[in-house]
Amino acid sequence: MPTDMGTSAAQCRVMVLLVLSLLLPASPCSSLLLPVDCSDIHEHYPTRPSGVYTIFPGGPVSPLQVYCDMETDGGGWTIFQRRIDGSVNFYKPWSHYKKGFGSKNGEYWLGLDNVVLLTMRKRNELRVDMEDWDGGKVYAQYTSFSVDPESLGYKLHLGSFINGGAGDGLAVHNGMKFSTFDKDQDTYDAGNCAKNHLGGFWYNLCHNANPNGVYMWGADYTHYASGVEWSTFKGHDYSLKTINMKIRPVA
Ligand SMILES: [Ca+2]
Repeated sequence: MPTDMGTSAAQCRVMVLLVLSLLLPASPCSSLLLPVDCSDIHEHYPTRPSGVYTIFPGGPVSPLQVYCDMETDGGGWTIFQRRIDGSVNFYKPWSHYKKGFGSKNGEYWLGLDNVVLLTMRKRNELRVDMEDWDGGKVYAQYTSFSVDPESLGYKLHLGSFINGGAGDGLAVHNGMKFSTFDKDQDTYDAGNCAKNHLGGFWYNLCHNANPNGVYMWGADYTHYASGVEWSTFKGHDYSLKTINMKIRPVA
């Protein structure tokens, strides 16, 4: 059984290395053994497919599962927001957006604290891919992306916009703090954007993008601007079929 023996020997070596890296978190090898993000995995294993992987943005004792996009524009993307079928309710309170929710194989929000960790360690770019109900696929990209810690309201910072057909839906959200229905940090003094548009996001007055809104099947005018929207692509009353937000380190 040479194959089985080879596999178990390799697994054993990985185990030993993992234990060593846990004992020696400051070791220069630890960053290779414990990937901080999907780009680390992609760099060392370039043929691995897209899927759920474990990363360690918070250090060796804080494993985090995430879906890695290993295909789009060269791969190596860490997805922190993903809508594909409406299976997860995104109308959640602050504590849930802070820690994350959903299923890594399906729809999820990775958690603002995790996004902060990921963007603190490296300079990242942001790409938002989306699809309408007629098969149209577009994206929006930003040359840099970071989120301040909770003490600063999880304020959003974006670099230059690159248009992949979606238009700049995040322009009005740049520099905004994060808001949920139970924590209003938007710039709409007369109301609560998260309540009005049934999501959690970096609302301004209120949005040109509502990726965490209610999953609806295309054009729907029932509740104004509350779907999974990117208004510079399909307007304020069209809920997208899919959308995901992902980051990747830049040189
Ligand atoms: Ca408000």
